[in-house]
Amino acid sequence: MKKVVTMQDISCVGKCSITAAFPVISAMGIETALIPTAVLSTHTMFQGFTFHDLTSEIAPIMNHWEKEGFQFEGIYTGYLGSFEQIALAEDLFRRFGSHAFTLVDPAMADNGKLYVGFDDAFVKRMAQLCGKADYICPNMTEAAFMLGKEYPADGYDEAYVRQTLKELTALGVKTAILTGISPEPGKTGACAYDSVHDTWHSFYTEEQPEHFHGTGDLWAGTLCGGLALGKSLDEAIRIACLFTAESIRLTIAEENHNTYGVNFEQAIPYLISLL
Ligand code: PXL
Repeated sequence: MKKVVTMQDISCVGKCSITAAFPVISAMGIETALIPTAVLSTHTMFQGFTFHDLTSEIAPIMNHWEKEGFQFEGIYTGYLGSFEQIALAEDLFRRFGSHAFTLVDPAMADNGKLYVGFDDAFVKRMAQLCGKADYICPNMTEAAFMLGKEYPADGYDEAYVRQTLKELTALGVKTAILTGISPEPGKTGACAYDSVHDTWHSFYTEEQPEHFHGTGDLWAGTLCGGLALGKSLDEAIRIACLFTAESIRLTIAEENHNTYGVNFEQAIPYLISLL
């Protein structure tokens, strides 16, 4: 059985981070080990969320795993809350990454804005972590912040996407993937540049009329699962885009639907049909 480890927070309500990645990767038939970085009552888009830091648990968890000789096909980091947690993610790569692909989702911003609690210094440090990964999957906001570029609020085309991907791989990462992008009106999807093989990979679905939190985490978890199953990059991107789009479609179809996360749960049979 394939095994991956994911390091991110537990937002108890919010359908993001571990509560999205864990069920999805497990449903893909992959054993999913967890390094929880913090417990929050909700994700940080809610007012008044509680926060309990778990940083001090992380090194002891890794020490125990090393004694047990655990190995993984993939290591996937999502939302990280501090410089110390980024250093621990690097440690995770060093200690468990020799036979594993590494995927960093630099979850820290969207729609031209950083999430609550992050600043430019954190963005720079996250860009260093990205430089050490095999794959990264920022959205356009995260990419712009990491590259010190203006967020293209008025839109962008395929040439801009390709230029940005090349600049991202200059951070040191082998394959950069931009997610949630719309270089053409009416389409949303992802585009990747594999700098080792000098190849481009993209997939788009119809753009949906609403946007939701947590879709980036869902997308990244699905990509991680696809890669762990040995799918090609093209196939892993296609599955992640289709599953995310279907989860959004199901959410919108529900009357009085959530806005804080998407209905990925009822799209899981569809995800399995794509494998
Ligand atoms: O979905 C990204 C994410 C993950 N974890 C926490 C968040 C967010 C986005 O706001 O607040 C705690």
